[in-house]
Amino acid sequence: MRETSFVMIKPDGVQRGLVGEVIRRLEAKGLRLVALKMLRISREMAETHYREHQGKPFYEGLMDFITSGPVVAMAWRGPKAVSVIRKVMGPTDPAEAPPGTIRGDYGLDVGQNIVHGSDSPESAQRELDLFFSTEELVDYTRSLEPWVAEDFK
Ligand code: DAT
Ligand code: MG
Repeated sequence: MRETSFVMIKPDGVQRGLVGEVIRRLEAKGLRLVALKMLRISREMAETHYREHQGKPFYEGLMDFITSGPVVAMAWRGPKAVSVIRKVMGPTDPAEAPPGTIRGDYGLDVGQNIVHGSDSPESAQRELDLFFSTEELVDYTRSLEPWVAEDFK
């Protein structure tokens, strides 16, 4: 079933020059980029985005890190987009992430794992609403999509 997921290139991804590489991998996978913007997120926005981690030992460090520099926020659409993107990213800890995944190929520290991707369609909706207005999501069709899978439309 077609889904839209929220993806964010974190401050480390931006500082390390991996913006193009992350976009390249998602684009080449066949997903459709429907929104993109660069921003520096506020503490308030960081708290809302990562509210399920409040109180955990790494929470304050996560707040400091995610607000430390610009991020690139995106919406990607496609069949099973949420789980497909999690597979392209790899597991949370880059040291455990297999080669061939973004985190497995470019990361080593769990606190600096380059990219965020929603973990369920429900989180995706909540995160997309936090970062984008409805008008900022631009839908269109890539030329081969009508011939691939019915559920991409
Ligand atoms: P994911 O980003 O794979 O969804 P998560 O939601 O469990 O992972 O955690 C959110 C972020 O918090 C994660 O990308 C990096 C940071 N984090 C998670 N566990 C951590 C830990 N044990 N130490 C330091 N940072 C951690
Ligand atoms: Mg998460």
